[in-house]
Amino acid sequence: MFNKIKQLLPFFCYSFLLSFLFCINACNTKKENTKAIKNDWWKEAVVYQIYPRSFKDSDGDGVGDLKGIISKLDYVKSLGVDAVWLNPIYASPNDDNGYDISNYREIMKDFGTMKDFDLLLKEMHSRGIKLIMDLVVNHSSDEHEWFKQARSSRTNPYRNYYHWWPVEKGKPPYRWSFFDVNSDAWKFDSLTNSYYLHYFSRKQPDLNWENPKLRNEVYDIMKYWADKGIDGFRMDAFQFASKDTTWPELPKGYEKNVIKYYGLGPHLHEYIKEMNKEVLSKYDIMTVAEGAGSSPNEALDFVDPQRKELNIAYHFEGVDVGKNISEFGLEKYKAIYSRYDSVFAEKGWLSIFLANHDQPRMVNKFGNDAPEFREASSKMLTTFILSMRGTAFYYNGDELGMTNIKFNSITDYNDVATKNKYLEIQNKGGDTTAYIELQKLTSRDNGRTPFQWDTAANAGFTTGTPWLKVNSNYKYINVVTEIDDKNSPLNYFKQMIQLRKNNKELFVYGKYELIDKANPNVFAYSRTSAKEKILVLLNFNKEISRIVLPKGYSLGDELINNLQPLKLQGSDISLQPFQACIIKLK
Ligand code: TEU
Repeated sequence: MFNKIKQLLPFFCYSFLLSFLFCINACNTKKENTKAIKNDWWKEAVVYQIYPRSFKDSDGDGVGDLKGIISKLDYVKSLGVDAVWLNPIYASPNDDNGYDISNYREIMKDFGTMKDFDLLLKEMHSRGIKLIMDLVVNHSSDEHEWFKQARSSRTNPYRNYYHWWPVEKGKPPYRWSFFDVNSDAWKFDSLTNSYYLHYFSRKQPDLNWENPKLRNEVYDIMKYWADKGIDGFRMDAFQFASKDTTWPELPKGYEKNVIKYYGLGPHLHEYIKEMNKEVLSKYDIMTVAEGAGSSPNEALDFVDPQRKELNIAYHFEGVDVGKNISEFGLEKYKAIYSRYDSVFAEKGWLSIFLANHDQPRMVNKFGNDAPEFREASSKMLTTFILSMRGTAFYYNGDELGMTNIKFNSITDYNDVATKNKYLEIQNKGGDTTAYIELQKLTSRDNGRTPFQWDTAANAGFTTGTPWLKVNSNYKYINVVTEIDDKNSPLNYFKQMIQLRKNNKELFVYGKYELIDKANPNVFAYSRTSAKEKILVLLNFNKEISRIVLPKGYSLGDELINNLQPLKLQGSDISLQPFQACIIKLK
């Protein structure tokens, strides 16, 4: 008997070891399969951004309006998007196209009435589309009643809704301004012999968030819109809200890092927590944190669910690449996304976007608008936005592959940022010609030209004179032409949305891993869910580019490909200029 046991002992030990190893492996697999991040509609949504001024004009005054948007909701629905983010539609004298609000509870006359708004919301909801509104409360318009009161006397009850510096204290410590003609954020106001603060234009005085009364006004405004049934807020320039009101002198050249000196003021997180407690926690609405710090960890602090602040971090590092991506370098670009993804792997949530109303067109900045590359690069960028981990934000017109207008003359521009910087350069005797050349790549107006619906006059946007010139390429870049072309960027966008929607665990929540990080031309990554794995290949270059797949990769079915076929020899793949392909991995 004893001998028998002795004989069997190695066998027992062996099977014990095997079961032990099996157990460890099972635990690991289980760990990998258990998602740390919980499902939410706003994580899964594809958000379509509508710039109301340029989307559709219903009454021939040359300016887009709410009725125009309502008339195009079936188009919006046909895209397959889940939510719309609408740029500001509140009453405004339009110094910064609605980002200077004179009444937070009224609709801008150009855009229509509150009745139109209520109908818009109803029509969106009946189509299953959610509405995210812009909340612009770092500043108001100088034509807001609060500011009119505040500037009228030093003792007015509204005085403390804004930031003032009395002349008897001398000149205020220099503060840089985004849009001021002299880049000076303090504007002298003779009515009360004081300077007021404006980080943006002179007509956008900064609200004083250190004043609890002002904060309560903001919460009331938020409740007013939330009670109407909107589904979320995009928090405009919110990271500038809290300020160090001892106004210390700042080091020379600090304006090169505005977020560091202006953003994340001393009480910002405290105020956002308060806003969450007072408003957000009481409604089923989501929030998008515009800007969100200057690093992944700063961004995470705004949207870490345990901190009870905001929901989606919309950081700028992915668009702050200078003139274009070729100049910036793809390796550096890939590193940004990988860095953010790793910090957000277990908690918090990111947005993925390549353009908005503050940016030139994505095709110009990240792709190539030359006739031979425009469509392919547009589709490649669409593939990127819709195959990354994060909420996809997609800017109206990009689904058509719309391009920069590249105005030759300052008189064609409308944007306060472009116009005031031009004046500043001119006043200082600088090179305005070089500036205009630069604006062809960078001006915000490139992304604001009227939406291109069809081949009729003014691209079907208006029967009047458009507020900003229509891009002449509307003759072939427009909805009607693209609907009929099965290979158009528009139809590709719809396909990509369906692919993402049908595979949410993979495309929305799946683990992201960068492949071949040193490849200067190809952005390649895998996405892995509990059940599946895919490979995304994106050639950001106008030349044929190669990528050699890591060992062990075995390719399965192709899910989408903007330029058939995929040329491969073993694990060596060569991609056409701007080719994008998503393939299942076996
Ligand atoms: O932009 C906020 C912002 O931080 C700016 O730096 C933005 O990058 C800049 O406008 C680019 O020139 C928001 C809005 O998106 C923008 O349209 C407004 O002009 C701005 O706030 C002021 O409200």
